Amino acid sequence: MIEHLQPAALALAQARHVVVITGAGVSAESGIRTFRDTMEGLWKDFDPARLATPEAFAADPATVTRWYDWRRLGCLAAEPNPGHVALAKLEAWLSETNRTFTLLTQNVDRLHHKAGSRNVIELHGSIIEWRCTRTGRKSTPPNAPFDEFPPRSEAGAPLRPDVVWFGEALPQPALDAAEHAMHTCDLFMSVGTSSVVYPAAGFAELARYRGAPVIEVNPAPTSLTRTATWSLRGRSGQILPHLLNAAMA
Ligand code: BV8
Repeated sequence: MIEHLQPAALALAQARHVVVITGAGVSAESGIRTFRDTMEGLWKDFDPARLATPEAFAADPATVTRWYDWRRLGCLAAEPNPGHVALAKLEAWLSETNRTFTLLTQNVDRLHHKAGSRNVIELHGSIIEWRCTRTGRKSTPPNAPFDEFPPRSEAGAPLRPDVVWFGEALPQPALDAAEHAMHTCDLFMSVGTSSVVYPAAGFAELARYRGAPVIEVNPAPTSLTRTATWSLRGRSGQILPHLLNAAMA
């Protein structure tokens, strides 16, 4: 029995403009390590927060791009889990009933797209696309390991993943779209995120400020738990299908 499932499902059934933010936890059941899981194997001695920075790339582009290539291939091989699928079904159900759904994701793995979600705002970019550090031109590398590190663009300059590193600004179009969705949001859901990275973590606070109920889905308490309207404790792959079924019942 999932505590608070019924009131959360009722709020979801009555909402007209739902905004969901996801973090690395929603992809954990697809086998993709979360940001704050301890790293294993090849990368066990590296700290993601240090590698995911422009400074690390400038200092050691080979190591940084080797790490991102390893993660990119893992994301390409991963499959959406029931949590991703439930969010895609929620979007379809809301649009069939003339309501809106906006999915903000901090994830760079494109698993929401693979699961069929359509209105996805990638706040932190995508690891599947890379861009030339000289021209800014984006490309989607083939599903095979790069043969040199750093990989080079057609212009001969190093390629970097099209993600947002710590200390870098989020893409303005993504921020604008997220802020637009928040204006009408009457139900906010935070799934699989430790809610420590800003400005992404600020959207839940904005929802609360606007008086929208906030549902959290996470196996562990986070900094959001204290202020969330309902905190559904558990894995998103297990909770989201139940929440959706209860809301649609
Ligand atoms: C910005 C892409 C300003 C790359 C990521 C000092 C210097 C510089 C900046 C700062 C600073 N102090 C603070 C900042 C701001 C900084 C920040 O917030 N830092 C934090 C650490 C304090 N933010 C930034 O730098 C942002 N930019 O501020 O720019 C600016 C403005 C104008 C002009 C110039 C600059 C940029 C932040 C984006 C960084 N990029 N990712 C990559 O992927 O490699 S962030 C990275 O963390 C991932 O995107 C990840 O998604 C994100 C957040 O982490 P979570 O998703 O929450 O993942 P985490 O592992 O933490 O938690 C997983 C959760 O899942 C847990 O709660 C767990 O319980 C749960 N879980 C586990 N299993 C499951 C589950 N939940 C459900 N089901 C399960 N089965």
